[in-house]
Amino acid sequence: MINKNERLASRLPDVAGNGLVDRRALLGRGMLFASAATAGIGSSLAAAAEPLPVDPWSKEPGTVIPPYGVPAKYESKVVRTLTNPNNEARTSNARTPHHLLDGTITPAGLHFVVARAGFPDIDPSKHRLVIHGLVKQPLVFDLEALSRYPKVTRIHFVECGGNSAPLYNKDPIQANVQAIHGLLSCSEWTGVRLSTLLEETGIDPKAKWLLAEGADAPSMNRSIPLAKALDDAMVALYQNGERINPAQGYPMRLLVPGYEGNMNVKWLHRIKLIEEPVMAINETLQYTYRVAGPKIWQFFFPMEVKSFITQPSPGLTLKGPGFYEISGLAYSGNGRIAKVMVSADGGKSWAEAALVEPVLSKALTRFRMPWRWDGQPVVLQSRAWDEAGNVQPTRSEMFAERGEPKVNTPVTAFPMGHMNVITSWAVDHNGEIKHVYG
Ligand SMILES: Nc1nc2c(c(=O)[nH]1)N[C@H]1C(S)=C(S)[C@@H](COP(=O)(O)O)O[C@H]1N2
Ligand SMILES: [Mo]
Repeated sequence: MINKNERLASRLPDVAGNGLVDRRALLGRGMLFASAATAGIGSSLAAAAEPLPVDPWSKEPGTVIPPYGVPAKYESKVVRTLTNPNNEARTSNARTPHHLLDGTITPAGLHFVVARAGFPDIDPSKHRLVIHGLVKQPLVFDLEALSRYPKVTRIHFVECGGNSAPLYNKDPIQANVQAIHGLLSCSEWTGVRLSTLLEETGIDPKAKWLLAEGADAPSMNRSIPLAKALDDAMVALYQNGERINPAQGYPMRLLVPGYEGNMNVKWLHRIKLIEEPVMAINETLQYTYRVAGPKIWQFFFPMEVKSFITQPSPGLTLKGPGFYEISGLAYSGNGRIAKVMVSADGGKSWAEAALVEPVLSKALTRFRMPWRWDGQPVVLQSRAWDEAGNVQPTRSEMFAERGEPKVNTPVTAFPMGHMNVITSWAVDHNGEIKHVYG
């Protein structure tokens, strides 16, 4: 016996076998939504005993509005996970629950965090940003002074260079999208372009790099090419419309769009223009990557093109055959996403997903693909292309370049960063989803 969801889905044209539905069939909408009235995904009104009861919350006044709103109490599971199993004080590393979110902007409270020593409690009235070194006029800025410069507002992702490192494991680690890809988030950032501030200080022609340093106890620092600073770097003061969250760098952070997470120095308090990189720990011990043979990559900055499916994904069991939307995130540190292809048969056939507008440079792009699941085991995958012509690699393509992974757990993020292979989710007969290698 087929249910009404299957009846609906069977009227939708397949594009690629295995149930991927031509999105143009949905663009007209008639096909899915006209029929939804009689045989859609919702339940039939006639069959319900009491279709619209008057519930207790409709009979009494609601809660007084709090000064600062938080999500509904029923959403208490939508939280970051701390990757340090001992949850040690002053050490934090938290991942975004992408499988429980939709859209492209990460709420500030769910933005991933990598902080070497927790977040400092900075008094914004005392905090200063100093710009010195190979400049004509060293300057110091407080928050008030910075706020008077012309500001820009841009939507950008930040991704840790070690995000997705579990995919280096020889065997697929059974973990969800949050554990595998959760060191990635996207915000609307507002602040002052670094080039505006460097116009004020002037630049000595000998300057080729800058050292950016944070005010946290480890004084996290990193060398950044001056060219990037003059291109699209920003001293960010606001995140999603409000002052930057303490964990993201309150009251100011450096934003180097598309570059490795660690270069986006938080709690920014010093920028020094220099001739050569300083060889900080973050560019020697860490963020230097092993590739095949004797080669390493050092000073390799942009995060490459990547995509993964957030729904369905491990932990989100499918409730029987029928219509579903496959949805996920795609992004590139080299510009806009050009195309995302989705497969529901482990890569044998592919169909092009719809990209949700606006598709912005160095920002998360949401993709969507209608799908009819016939109840058989399938493997779901996504693959992204960026406008610079880069394509997300398969596992074999990546390991041909970087050498085969030799280890199982524990996987350390470093020096095995910049992992961007295709992610595969296997759906079994019961609709349960596992991480597999496609
Ligand atoms: N001052 C300072 N800046 C820092 C860090 C830090 O520990 N201290 N961590 C870096 C790393 S490794 C990453 S991936 C990003 C993470 O940014 P987020 O915590 O806002 O997501 O911040 C970077 N900036
Ligand atoms: Mo990072």
